[in-house]
Amino acid sequence: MSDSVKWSSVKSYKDIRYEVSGDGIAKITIARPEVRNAFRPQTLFELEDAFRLARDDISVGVVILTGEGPLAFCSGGDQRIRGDDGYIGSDEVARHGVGRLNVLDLQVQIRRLPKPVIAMVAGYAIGGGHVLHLVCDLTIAADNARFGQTGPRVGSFDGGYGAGLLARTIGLKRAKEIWFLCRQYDAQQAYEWGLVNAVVPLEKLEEETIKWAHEMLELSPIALRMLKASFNAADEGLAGVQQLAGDATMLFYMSEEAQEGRDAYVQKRRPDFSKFPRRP
Ligand code: S0N
Repeated sequence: MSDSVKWSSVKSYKDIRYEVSGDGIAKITIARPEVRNAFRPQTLFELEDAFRLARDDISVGVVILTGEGPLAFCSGGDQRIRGDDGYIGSDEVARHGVGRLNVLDLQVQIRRLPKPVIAMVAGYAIGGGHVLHLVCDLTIAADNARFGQTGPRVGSFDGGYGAGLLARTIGLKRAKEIWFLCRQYDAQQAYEWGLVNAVVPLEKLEEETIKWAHEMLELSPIALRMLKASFNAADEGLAGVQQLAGDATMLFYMSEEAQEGRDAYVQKRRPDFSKFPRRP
């Protein structure tokens, strides 16, 4: 497989682009470069829709999340439309004058998506944008990437994955430093801390990310799916067990043993499980 791609658009949106490579990769791009790819509720609804499309498309094996242009991956919530109780969108909830906190749903969706998600980061990954790269499975950073949280400066915080998963990823002291001081860190520092998987020259960013995607596309999709669920399970409590157990159910459905139970029910006879070993 070649490591350059001709992307085809699948569906048009206002704030994002959703494209596929034709050989197993979906690319989701936050396209609001005028605000360093900050997200508003509209952006998040569209991202949720695109991730659902990527999940349900059986020809897609790896998803890339990125931001438009070289200056930013994402700068978090759009502060210009932040109301007094959350972000104000154009949806039904906002029409009643009530804000929303919906980036958390997107974070969960990325973690539960049963395919590897790679954050492809050029420029700033800041605030809620930093948490978005964090919840992706892998991060490939351009050499101009800059990482940080701004919450205590702008009056917000993410005490869920933004704090807990960050501490799991780079250690508690460093995670507290990032949140308590609101400094920015360059790509090399992020790499040394284990916050990103690789740093490459900006002009090689997409080529390198696609190379990583192609390597994963050569591997077993179910093994990757089970590994992703396994890495996340302990942190997710019963929801993590549910996802792993759901995968076990999917695999069991594929077995003759489970199919005997289904067939017996449909044929109105007693199931005969006698030929299936009671495995040690
Ligand atoms: C990204 C930064 C560092 C880039 O600096 P640079 O390159 O100097 O550019 P600027 O001149 O600052 O920016 C260019 C234009 O873009 C606008 N802009 C940038 N970021 C935003 C933004 N986040 N919102 C709105 N506009 C933005 C600038 O204003 C400028 O516009 P013009 O040219 O018109 O002046 C720098 O821009 C920066 O620091 N940005 C702000 C980063 C930030 O504080 N983000 C918000 C952090 N908070 C969150 O993300 C909330 C997370 C969240 O959603 C959440 C968390 C937990 C629980 C629930 C929720 C939830 O609400 O769902």
